[in-house]
Amino acid sequence: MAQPHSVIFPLWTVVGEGAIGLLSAARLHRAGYPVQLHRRLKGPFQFVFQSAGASQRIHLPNQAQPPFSYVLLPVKAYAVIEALQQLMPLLADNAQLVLSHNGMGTIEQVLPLLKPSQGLWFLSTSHGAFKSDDATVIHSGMGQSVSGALNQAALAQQLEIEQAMQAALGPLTVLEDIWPALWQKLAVNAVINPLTALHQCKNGELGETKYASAIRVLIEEFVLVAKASNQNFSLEAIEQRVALVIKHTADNYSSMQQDFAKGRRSELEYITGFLLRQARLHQLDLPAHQAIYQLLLQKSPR
Ligand code: KPL
Repeated sequence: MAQPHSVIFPLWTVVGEGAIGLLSAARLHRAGYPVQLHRRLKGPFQFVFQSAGASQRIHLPNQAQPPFSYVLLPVKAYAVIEALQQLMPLLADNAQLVLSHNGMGTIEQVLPLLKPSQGLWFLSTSHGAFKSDDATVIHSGMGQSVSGALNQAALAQQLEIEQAMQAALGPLTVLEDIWPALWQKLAVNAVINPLTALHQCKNGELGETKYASAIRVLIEEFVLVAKASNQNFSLEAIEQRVALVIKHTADNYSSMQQDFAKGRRSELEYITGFLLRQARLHQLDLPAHQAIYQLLLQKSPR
């Protein structure tokens, strides 16, 4: 007979073993959800979860068992399509899929791959987490998240998704239209990430006056292309948001700074690259984003 709690807490499959994935798996597990990890390497998996000064060892089942009904896919933007192609045969017909990553451009690629009965969500989070080794995840900064449904099938299970994502990466706000939030996050990432990667500095250093004019031009160009894409933001609103993130994350190295420092692939194509592709669609020139894109491309691993 089914456990009564399994009715309330459906089984979630978390794809990969990145920091946000493990953070989510640990918090879902803590909240009472059954959780399985779908990862490249098979075999038992346990990891240490450190949060608010406490440490907990989390044991998860050996291998994720399909069909997967509730899937969190917190992998880098460039890894989404390959992960999804591998997942497709394992998804239930009415599966719900939650994407979460920096940058934009994947939703348009994912939607046509899903069946009309499969729901798609996007979740954008400001939680900070990193892995100090392969099996230790540290919740380094309490954040919050926003999510939104991206197709009709997603709306059918809004409550289930909201409850689970509240547990995984809350406090969570479910937005009727997630797109403005995605563009706002893109603005932050398109300014802070490339500049910190180029100058190999902490986010906080971008508060120095020597970066003010570069930041301003990047934001001006962002506002232009956002407007052409039907997203209207004032220059001041974006400036304030970027300044706030620089201040709040002053001591952090951005994800792109870290990727370049470690010679790893970055999300450049889905951040600056996405902006440039949008600009091209609308016959706009973004010389500042184009210049930083070229400089970083030259420094990217081949
Ligand atoms: O999202 C980030 C990132 O590093 O990718 C910011 C907000 C810039 C924080 O570092």
